[in-house]
Amino acid sequence: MKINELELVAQAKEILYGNLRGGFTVPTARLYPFQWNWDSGFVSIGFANFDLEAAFSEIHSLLKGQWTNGMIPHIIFHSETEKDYFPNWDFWETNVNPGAPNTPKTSGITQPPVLGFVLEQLWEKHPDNPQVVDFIKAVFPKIVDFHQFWYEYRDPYREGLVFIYHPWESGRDNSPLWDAPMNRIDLENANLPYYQRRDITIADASERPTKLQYDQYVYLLQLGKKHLYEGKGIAEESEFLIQDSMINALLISSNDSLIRIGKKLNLDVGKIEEWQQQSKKAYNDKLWNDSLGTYTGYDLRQQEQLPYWEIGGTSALFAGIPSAEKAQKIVDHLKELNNSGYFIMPSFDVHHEYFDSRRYWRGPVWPQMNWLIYFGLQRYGYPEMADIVKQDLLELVSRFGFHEYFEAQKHLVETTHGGYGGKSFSWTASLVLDLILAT
Ligand code: 9WN
Repeated sequence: MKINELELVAQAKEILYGNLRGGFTVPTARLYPFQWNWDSGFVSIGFANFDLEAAFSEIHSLLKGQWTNGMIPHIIFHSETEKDYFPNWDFWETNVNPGAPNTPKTSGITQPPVLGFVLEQLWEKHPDNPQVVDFIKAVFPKIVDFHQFWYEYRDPYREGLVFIYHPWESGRDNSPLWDAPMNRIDLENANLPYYQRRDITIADASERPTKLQYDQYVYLLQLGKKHLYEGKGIAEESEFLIQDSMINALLISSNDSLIRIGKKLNLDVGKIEEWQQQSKKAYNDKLWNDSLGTYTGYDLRQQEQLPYWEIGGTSALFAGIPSAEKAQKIVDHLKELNNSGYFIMPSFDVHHEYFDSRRYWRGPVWPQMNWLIYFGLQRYGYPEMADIVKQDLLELVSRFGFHEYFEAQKHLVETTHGGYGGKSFSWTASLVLDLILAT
């Protein structure tokens, strides 16, 4: 397919500027009317190609929500009057924790730690710009504090692998990976508060998580609140307690970036190197599944791996974690999908009965994942496969627009629509633009 890259870049810039709200971007208007953590990291990378001030202020705005324990929350509610999203700041009630800022209000959980490698991307794009160095010096310690938070509050056995206790923290909210642990929650005795979803009044309900899943999300939110969103009790009580393949891979990748940056700037990186040594080894020892041929999550409650092929494991390539042999197994899977009628990369195992190519994280293609996989494949010496990952995303966006996520089955895009969820989406715009201008 002939893709007009210049036209895509122009549209992407327009979307990013359209989603700016005074120093930060919303992921998309109405559906997500606040600032999201890992979205902003990816947006900053896109902006860095053409508007450095916007790239800096995206991160500065995000860090305004950082807690004194180091956590950077998954949502920063820069407006207290905007009502289009559930759960809003007043439902989170993060003032239960004295270290949460009063302004801006935030959520009480976090999201994938992308900021370390975001800083490095910004520097690589502008190696001789002193403004970038000043920016990095200012935010570096805050990102180290964020990693300290992970290792201090989310690694109770000091293994070098951190846990999440809410699927929203994974960024892959309703992945079938989470079904078994989520279904262990006893909702009948949970005494859930009344709540009203907003997402399904804005997006198509068949493309969003189910009511059962939202009840489970609310249950875990309440559990976090009960433990002031950081207490030891979370690890003791939560049914959902997962060492996620992607969270840990991105933490490792960001650790590596912080170490490289810190060394160049003569900053102390001893602590980060210690974390890193333990983390890389533990990741390979505990999260690799040889029969699946990929990395997967580990359920701390059941003391077992989650036995599915799922997109999170591919982010290990980006982080440089696998041996060449393990990487080859992951790439074989991508090749097979490419040869059998799928856009790369479906978010869940297409051969499994839980695969649903329309519903959110249960099958569709996600732009930020393609960006991660693209660089992972380049790193391991698979430029042709990397190019397919890039071209598939560019094709989907040219045909259907800058959606939040996309149909994974090629034959279906001819009959149904190919783009799902929110439109004019920030990370789609940002990363399409980056893939065109920076690769
Ligand atoms: C909950 C903003 C976010 C992304 C997540 C994606 C979705 C939120 C939601 O949207 O999650 O955080 O309300 O569904 O799953 O990865 O950061 O784009």
